[in-house]
Amino acid sequence: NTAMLMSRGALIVLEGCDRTGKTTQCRKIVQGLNDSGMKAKMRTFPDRSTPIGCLIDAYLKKECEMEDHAVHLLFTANRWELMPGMKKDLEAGVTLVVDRYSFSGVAFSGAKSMLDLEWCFQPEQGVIRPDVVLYFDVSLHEAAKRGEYGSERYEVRSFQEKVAANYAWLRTEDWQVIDGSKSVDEVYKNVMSVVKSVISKAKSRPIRYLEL
Ligand code: Z5A
Repeated sequence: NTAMLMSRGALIVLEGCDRTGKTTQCRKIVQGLNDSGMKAKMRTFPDRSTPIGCLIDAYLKKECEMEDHAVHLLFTANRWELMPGMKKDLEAGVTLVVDRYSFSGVAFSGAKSMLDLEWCFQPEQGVIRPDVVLYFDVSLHEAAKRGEYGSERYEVRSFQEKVAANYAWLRTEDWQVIDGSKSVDEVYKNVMSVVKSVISKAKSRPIRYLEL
C-alpha cells in the first residue's frame, strides 16, 4: 500500500568522545535490526575508503600535515560525497546507523585553537539531519581505562576534554544521552529501545536537513 511505499528509514547517529563504545553498539544495533527483519546498514565517518577519505586517513595517522581549515573541510566533504547514497538508502526504507557524523566534525576541529565553532558548523548545514543523535557519555577517566590512547592524532586527554565541552555546545532536542559506562549488554538494551521508537516515528516524517 501507499503508506508502506512511502515509509523511509531513520538516520541514527552515534557520537561521543573516544572509547565510549560507539563502534561496538553500531555493530550490535545493525545486527539486532537485521535479525528482526528490518533493513539497516552501518556507516562510519570518516569513510576512509574514498579518495577524500584516503587523505583524511593519512592525516589522522600523522603521515602528512594539513592546514586546520583545509582538513576540516575535507572531513565535511567526505560527508557530502556520501550524501546522495545515504539519501537513496533512507528513501528505500533502509535505516542508517552512523558511527560519528557532523558533530564529530565540529567538536574535534573546534577543539583546535584557530577554529571557531560556528565557522566549523557552516559547511555542515544542509546534510541530512539525524532523526536522533545518541550521545555516549562516559567519563574521560573511565574511557581511558578501556585501553591506552592510540597513536592517532587527537588521541590525547587534554584534547578530548575540549571535545567534550564542544559536544555540550552542540546538543539539541534531537539528542539522547546514553550512559555508556554500563555493560555492553545494558547499553545495548537502552539504546535499542530508543532506536525502535525513532525508526517508527521517522517512517511518516519527511527527510530533514541540518541547520545551525
Ligand atoms: N573526526 C574528526 O576530526 N572530524 C570528523 O568529521 C569525524 C571524525 C567524523 C577518527 O575517528 C578520528 O576522526 C576521531 C574523530 C575524528 N578522533 N579521535 N580521537 P574514529 O571513528 O576512527 O575513532 P575511533 O577511534 O572511533 O574509535 P573510538 O571513538 O576511540 O572508539 P568507540 O567507537 O567509541 O568505542 P569502541 O571501539 O566500541 O570501544 C572501545 C573499547 O572499549 C574496546 O576495547 C571495547 O571493547 C571497549 N568497550 C566498548 N563498550 C564497552 C562497555 N560498555 N564497557 C566496557 N568496555 C567497553
